Amino acid sequence: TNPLKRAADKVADALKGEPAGPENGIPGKPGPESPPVAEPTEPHEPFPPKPDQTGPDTVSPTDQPTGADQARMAQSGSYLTNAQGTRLYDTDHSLKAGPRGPVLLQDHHLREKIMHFDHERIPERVVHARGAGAHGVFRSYGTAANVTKAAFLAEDVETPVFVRFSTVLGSRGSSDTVRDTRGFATKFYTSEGVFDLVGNNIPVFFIQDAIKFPDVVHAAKPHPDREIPQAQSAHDTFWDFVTLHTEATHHTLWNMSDRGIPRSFRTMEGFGVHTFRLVDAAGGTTLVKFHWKPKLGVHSLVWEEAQLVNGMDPDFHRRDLADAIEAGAYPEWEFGIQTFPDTPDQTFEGIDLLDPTNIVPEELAPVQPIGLLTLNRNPSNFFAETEQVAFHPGHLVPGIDITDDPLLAGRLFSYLDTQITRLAGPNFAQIPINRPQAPVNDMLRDGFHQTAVHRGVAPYRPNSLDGGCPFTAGADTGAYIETPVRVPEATKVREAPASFDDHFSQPRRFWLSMSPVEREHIIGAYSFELGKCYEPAIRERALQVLANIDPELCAGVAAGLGLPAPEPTVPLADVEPSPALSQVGHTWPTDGRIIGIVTGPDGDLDGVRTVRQEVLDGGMVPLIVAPAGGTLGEGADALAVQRTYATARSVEFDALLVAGTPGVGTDAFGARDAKAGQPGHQQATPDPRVGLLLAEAFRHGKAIGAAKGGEAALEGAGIPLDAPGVIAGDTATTVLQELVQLLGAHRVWERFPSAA
Ligand code: HDE
Repeated sequence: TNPLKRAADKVADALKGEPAGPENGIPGKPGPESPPVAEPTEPHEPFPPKPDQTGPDTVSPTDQPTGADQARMAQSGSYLTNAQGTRLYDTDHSLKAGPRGPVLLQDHHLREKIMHFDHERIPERVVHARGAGAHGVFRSYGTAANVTKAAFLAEDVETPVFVRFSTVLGSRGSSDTVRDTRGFATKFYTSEGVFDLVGNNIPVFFIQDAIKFPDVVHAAKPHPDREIPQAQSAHDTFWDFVTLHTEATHHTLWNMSDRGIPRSFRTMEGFGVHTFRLVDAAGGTTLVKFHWKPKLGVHSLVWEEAQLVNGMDPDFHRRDLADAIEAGAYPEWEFGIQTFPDTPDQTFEGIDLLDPTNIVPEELAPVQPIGLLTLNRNPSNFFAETEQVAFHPGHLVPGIDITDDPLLAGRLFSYLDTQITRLAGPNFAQIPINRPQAPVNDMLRDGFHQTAVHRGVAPYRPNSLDGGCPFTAGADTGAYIETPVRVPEATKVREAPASFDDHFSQPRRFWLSMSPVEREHIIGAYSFELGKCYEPAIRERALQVLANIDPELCAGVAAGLGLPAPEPTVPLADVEPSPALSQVGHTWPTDGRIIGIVTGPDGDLDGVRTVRQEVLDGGMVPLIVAPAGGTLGEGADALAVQRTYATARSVEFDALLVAGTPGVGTDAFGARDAKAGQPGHQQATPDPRVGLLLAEAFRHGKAIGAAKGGEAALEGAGIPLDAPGVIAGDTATTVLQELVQLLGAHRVWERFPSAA
């Protein structure tokens, strides 16, 4: 057939169907009741007054926009169009001079499609490139109302929020469970403008002055020659920097502790790091440190799990957050403050509050709960929301002010500046996710990506042409007024105060606060990371730093490296431990924890059915693991299999329960058994993958149970039935009850060698 005719038929086909128009829900030509278009009018003198200097629309995705707003923010209409709204009949073939002929330059659709694709990527964040976000709500208890006038902290006020969690070092496509600090950045869309709390899951920082930030990041990022390693601190340049800058010792120790490998974003604490200044209605001030306390408790992976997950599921944390929200298990954190009198020296119990390498132990200044954060909605578009969100520690609201922490000062410059490259211009506050939900009338005009159609002729003050608008506010009308704090009389210097020189007493407090198993993990982490350094001088210098924290720590790592342990070069600080720093010894809710139920066609299917329901009723997640996919059992009672021996890996489960004899899927050499999974089929050798699953879970300190013959599988995996945290019982139900008790402590800590 004639190609011209084929093309013409295609056009005719595409144009068939319902006529467009609002009456049938398809935007197109105006419907019959549309108002007549007004005739243009003559310009008139004088100009009409224009008091309404409306800024960009105050619509961010947290508003759940509908109707016209929704249409403006996303795609509308059901026909494929080009960017100008013209309908298309084919998007799979370029326009050519005949089917085998050259492509024609006049093909606007081709050029537009490729042009847009060519520019789909924007620069990733220079740090914190990989992250995941969620929408939520913050409800204030009102308990901070005596120290701050911030409207969103008054009693029972609900404020929409967007939170982005991140790793620091890795690229956008790197893995979630690397050893690193995690970002915990919260945007509060308050009635008085946006407040951003741009915090981390570690309460201290590597450096005391922002001018060193490029240095620490250059040292921590991959080596500039070969660009390796990705998302790791286990390399020479990182350890070179942190051992030469001993102010980094405290943060590095937190990174080497279990805090560096969180189990989930949902089980991380968050910290504002710097000391902030709160201002009450009468102008009184209080110094504070901000805290986020996860309702599920602080919980981490063990290092082998973290490494396995990087291969098994690099999106482990991102998936966990999204799945929990989708399942209605909304993650929650209590917001809290530690308060300190705003004295001229800005210290508390001898701790310099302007030094961001210091914490104030909770035993000295308890964390007072002031509100509850609930994350309850996943983003609908990763790029539009999670990638384009722009946080800034300088986004403050009346009642919250900064202090003179020199690290914070540099951040106040950096976060605005970085958006110019990342979001390509000064108008990023107009991107939906960044829009305040308070009226904006800012006199900022024009620039790349300007999407507001500003009205009025006088974006300057004072003016008479726009009726004097916009007006400035005062203290009684909600203006942000910087606290009039006294600045000490001083001489300009490039120096740090002498109080910033103590780099070891705070790390020593952290070390002394750890339980034996946490210390064992820290020694393992240093031994791993320093073992990856090639330069002997760096390893030796690192040991010297550790000797100045604690001899036991230093000796443990020295043994791991095969080097002698040096003597300390400073007197060991005489500090009290802070029990609040340890993750061990508490019990937590078990909501959302994942129980793997290992079984097979010959397993205890009645028991599995009951226990599965009991897990669900307890607010946890049951996953049935069997030799093959599909279902177990017959008819309406059949049980769906969620994981097979091939797809299950121990890292996914918080506890395992073997119900009956698990089926066998392979022979001793790992080859598939043709009859595997068939009822009644027995094989002498247990499936090695079940053995691996159980052995790993055992090694990682997870609770393990067995009922109705499941004991044999445990024994086959070399797990003693009398080991701590191993439960054998008559029915799956009784075993589950004991497993849940164990889960409250997160892990069976006694199983780690240090507990022996
Ligand atoms: Fe950041 N940091 N930072 N940082 N930071 C950025 O801003 C910077 C620091 C933190 O999810 C960048 O928009 C300097 C401390 C988080 O979008 C950049 C200094 C803390 C995020 C930047 C610090 C943080 C960032 C990169 C030293 C914890 C991710 C992209 C003075 C209190 C926010 C961007 C998100 C991101 C600069 C130190 C937390 C370059 C100069 C301390 C959670 O502006």
